[in-house]
Amino acid sequence: MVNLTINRKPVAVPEGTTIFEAARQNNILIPHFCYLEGVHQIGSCRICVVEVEGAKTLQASCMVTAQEGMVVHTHTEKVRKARQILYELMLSDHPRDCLSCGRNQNCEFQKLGELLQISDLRFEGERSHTAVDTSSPSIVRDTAKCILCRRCVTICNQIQGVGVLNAQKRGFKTVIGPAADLPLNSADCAFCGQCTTVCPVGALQEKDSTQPVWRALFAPDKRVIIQTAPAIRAALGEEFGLEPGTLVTGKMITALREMGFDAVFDTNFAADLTIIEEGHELLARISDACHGKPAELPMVTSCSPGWIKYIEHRFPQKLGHLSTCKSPHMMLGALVKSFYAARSGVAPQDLFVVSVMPCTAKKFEITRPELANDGYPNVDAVLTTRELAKMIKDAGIDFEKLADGQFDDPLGLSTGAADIFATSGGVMEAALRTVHEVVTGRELPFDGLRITPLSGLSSIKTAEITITDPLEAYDFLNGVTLKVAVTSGLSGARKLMEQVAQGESPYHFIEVMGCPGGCISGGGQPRPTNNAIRQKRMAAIYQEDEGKELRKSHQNPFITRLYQEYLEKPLGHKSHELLHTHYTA
Ligand code: HC1
Ligand code: SF4
Repeated sequence: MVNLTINRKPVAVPEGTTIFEAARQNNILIPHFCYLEGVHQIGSCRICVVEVEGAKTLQASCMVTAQEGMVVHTHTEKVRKARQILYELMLSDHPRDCLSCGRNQNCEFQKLGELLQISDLRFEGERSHTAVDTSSPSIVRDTAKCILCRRCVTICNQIQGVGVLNAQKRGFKTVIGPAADLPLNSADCAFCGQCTTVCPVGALQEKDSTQPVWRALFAPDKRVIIQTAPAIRAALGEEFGLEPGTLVTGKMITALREMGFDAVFDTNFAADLTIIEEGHELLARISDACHGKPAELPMVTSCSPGWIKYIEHRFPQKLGHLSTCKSPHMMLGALVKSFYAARSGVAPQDLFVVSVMPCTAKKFEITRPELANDGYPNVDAVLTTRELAKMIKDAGIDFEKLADGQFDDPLGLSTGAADIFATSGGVMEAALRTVHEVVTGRELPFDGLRITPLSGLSSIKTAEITITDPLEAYDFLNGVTLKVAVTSGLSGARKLMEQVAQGESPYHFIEVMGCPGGCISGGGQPRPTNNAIRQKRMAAIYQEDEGKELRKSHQNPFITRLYQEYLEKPLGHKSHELLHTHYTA
């Protein structure tokens, strides 16, 4: 341990801790912009400067390691003046259109101005060249609002390993964006939106979908259906001041009804359906391999559209490894515009399907031509968790006071296996709960159905299950050890795919989610998202699973009925038409 003094308070921290973190661990808050928990710091904003006794200049506290005997002061007159000048210089090159900015009252730059008691605009000068990039269906980039903190650069490069955002040009002309001034849509951006979760201002935001949804809600000839992703229920409450990890499933449903949606369905229903389709696809591929037929193994999950975009850019020759299953919300959209349309007597063109997703890449996914049926997109609009919260507030709904509602039948019932889709490792665990039982007739041989090595925030997690005494139809699997891997965040995906590309992957099945920790920390989730918050959302999701009477997708009685009455059988003709697709480079 290292002993030092911060603001006259003696503190002890582990060796290697920065002054910034030492202060934070001891409840002393130092303002900052460029700092991002758990990644290499760049010290670019200098807002976190402090005085260290004996040092000639102010020190960026996120860059300096605490030393034995150090004496630090975080809020002296000199420090406050330095922060104020830095802030005022940033403000001099900022559009200051706060009232019409999507981050109004939720902007770290605005908050710091208040904290530093900035009341004057002392510096007025030349403004840097600016541009608004609306080329992406998911992300809007407004360089006028950018304060050059480079958090987006850190997350895009160090966490996601995509590297689309970087500092271009020099000095006053510095701009954060893709090389050669490319619009995001033409760069290799995965549209994951992780940059929008860390941007302290309105420079990187999701593309607005609230207006088309309001228009649909107000249109007399539209029946507007909404579905909510597994991860929303564990995070939406944060937008209303509730503790991270507060489950708000029932309140969310009631709010959606009060807003005027004609039916509220659960993406989780289609997550259960995905498990049935994807589980059978996995077994078919393994069967082919065991019988000497060509089979693209490992099979890799296909529900995360940021991941799909990444593999298309980086490993286009390996697209055959993707499961052909559409993502659950697209499956549900396809069912709404076919099965539900027929049952309710509404023409598909009169239905408007909205998905509430924790994900910005889903806004892109719904535009993909491979994911339409009969000329209609499966889903018409995607709202992020943040956008839904804005709409609920706009509708004058007092969220905290709402009573709990219930999803509509028949596309609203789900099992615990569907809930855990929201967190990294959940799809794999849900798939194995069903696959093992289909193959052996017995439950997974793990305590409480949990495959704990597959959960948590590690970048790559693995597990093995040896199949013993399978049912007769699966004799070929007797003694086979199923090897699986799970990753979340695109840099882990790259490592696993490099093994696949080199023909060295030992796995049968890989789960990839584009965002670190899975959908609970998707690019459209409430800000901030850090590891402590991820853990709380994750715990809430497992709590939802454990509270369900049915925890295996194949137990969902509405799924059984859907096959009996409409789809016929997993991987059947109708399923292929509505629920599966092929991505081609
Ligand atoms: Fe996800 Fe999925 S789990 S992709 O992470 O497969 O976004 O929550 O809705 O579609 O079900 C996201 C979450 C979500 C899909 C499902
Ligand atoms: Fe990088 Fe994702 Fe942002 Fe694209 S959306 S710039 S890939 S962090």
